[in-house]
Amino acid sequence: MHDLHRSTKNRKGFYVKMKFFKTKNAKQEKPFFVKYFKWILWFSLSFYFFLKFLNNHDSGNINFKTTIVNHSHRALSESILHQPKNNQGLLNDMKVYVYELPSKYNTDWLSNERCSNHLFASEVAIHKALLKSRVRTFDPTDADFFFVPVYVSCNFSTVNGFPAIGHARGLLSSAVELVSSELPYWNRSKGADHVFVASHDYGACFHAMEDRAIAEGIPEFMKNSIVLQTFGVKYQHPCQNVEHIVIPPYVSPEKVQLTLSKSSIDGRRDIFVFFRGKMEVHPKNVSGRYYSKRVRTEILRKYGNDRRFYLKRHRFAGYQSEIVRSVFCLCPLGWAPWSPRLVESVALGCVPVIIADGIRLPFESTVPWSDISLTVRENDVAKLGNILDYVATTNLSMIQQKLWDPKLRQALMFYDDVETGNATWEVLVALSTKLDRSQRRSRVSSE
Ligand SMILES: *[C@@H]1O[C@H](CO)[C@@H](O)[C@H](O)[C@H]1NC(C)=O
Ligand SMILES: *[C@@H]1O[C@H](CO)[C@@H](O)[C@H](O)[C@H]1NC(C)=O
Ligand SMILES: *[C@@H]1O[C@H](CO)[C@@H](O)[C@H](O)[C@H]1NC(C)=O
Ligand SMILES: *[C@@H]1O[C@H](CO)[C@@H](O)[C@H](O)[C@H]1NC(C)=O
Ligand SMILES: *[C@@H]1O[C@H](CO)[C@@H](O)[C@H](O)[C@H]1NC(C)=O
Ligand SMILES: CC(=O)N[C@H]1CO[C@H](CO)[C@@H](O)[C@@H]1O
Repeated sequence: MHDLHRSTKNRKGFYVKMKFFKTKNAKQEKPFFVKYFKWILWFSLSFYFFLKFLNNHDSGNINFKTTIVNHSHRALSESILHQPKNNQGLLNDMKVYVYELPSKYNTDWLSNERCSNHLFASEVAIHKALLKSRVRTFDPTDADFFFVPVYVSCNFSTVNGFPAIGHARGLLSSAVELVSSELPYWNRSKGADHVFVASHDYGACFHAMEDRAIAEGIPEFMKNSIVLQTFGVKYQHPCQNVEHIVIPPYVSPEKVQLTLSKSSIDGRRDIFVFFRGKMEVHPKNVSGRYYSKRVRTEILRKYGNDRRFYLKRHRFAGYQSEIVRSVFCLCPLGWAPWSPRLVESVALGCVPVIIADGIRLPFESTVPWSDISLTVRENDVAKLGNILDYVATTNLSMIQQKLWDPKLRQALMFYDDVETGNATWEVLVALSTKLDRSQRRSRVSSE
């Protein structure tokens, strides 16, 4: 671990020094460079090959190796960045620097395959997409935003299989300590231009239970930063009291594609109302709270024997094949208002019926939620049957028509490549509205 520290430090240090060296000495050295250009070129090439030779024969020399590898990387990235491209104007030429943290903060967790596929996996997907993105810069002095890639949701409990996020604060704070001690950018802005993902129930509060989440609050060190989080409500809430962007939960695009490819072509939907998931008959009082505020229990009580409702309480791996057969898909709150059902319903053409008072949905400027979903108040679940019957006889086909738009599917799902319309792209669009936080820009405009 110490070695990794040191190599990161040296690598970055070299970078920054290079920059300073250039700007300070460029003027007086110019005639010299011009005069001896050939010699310098010859010398650099020889030196390069000499180092290459050293590399092959002395793998212990980490410093030389990293600087060369990373230098060539930078040249490559700049040539990519200078390619003409569409949509660049949209993002206002925004640049994002992705910290290269030791693997214990992120990629080590990927040894568990679930890590990059479960509902909180946007922390992995966004990182992967940024690494390949054209907005990425390898030069931190040129960056508007700094992405801190820490995977906190991949420590699965051996007891219940759910992600244990108890270690999240510690892991994040140690990452912040690392980047703030080794590079000047965190201190420069006190973290204001730094970006984190907090993709679980109560986002930046890092707890699944609302009262505990509120009690523990947003970690002090994150309060100035930008948090990409699945949690969002339309009212004041301590867990979104931070600059943030509401993102969709992760749903694997490959899995959705597979489901769609297997579904019948005529698209007949023989299930009227679908829900599968945790529904307690006698919900437990967990520190003063009931799961789903008892909404799911109420749905089961009222509609458990109703033939229009297909309600299942047990997990079933093939549940997407049921969504694709359904007209309405219930998306009631769980511990938190949001759920992956929102994305799955849209992706598979089942009209989402959102039952989570005050929920704020992702990418509202791109996804016309009110045209493609229904919202039912938590107190009105007993009227669900009547409401859905009424919609079915009035405006259902119009809703379905608007819902069945591949653009929406793409906007809500994370793909490895960032392209117009993908969820990571939507994140970048939202981030580009916060460029007033960019130190690079304020520096340029004040000069
Ligand atoms: C140098 O940077 C590249 C690009 O970020 C990275 O993939 C690579 O691991 C770095 N090289 C070393 C030796 O750390
Ligand atoms: C994983 O989570 C458990 C329970 O919260 C915790 O005790 C453990 O330290 C975590 N593991 C790591 C490597 O952080
Ligand atoms: C940033 O500030 C912290 C706390 O004041 C300090 O310990 C650290 O050395 C600073 N980092 C740099 C790169 O100067
Ligand atoms: C639930 O538990 C809390 C304490 O944990 C208690 O104050 C509250 O009265 C309980 N609610 C019900 C309906 O039993
Ligand atoms: C469909 O009808 C319902 C019930 O009247 C209404 O609440 C909803 O806004 C309508 N949706 C659309 C997309 O027209
Ligand atoms: C709308 C759009 O461009 N979507 C793209 C999202 O990314 C995937 C993977 O690169 C592409 O296949 C989609 O075309």
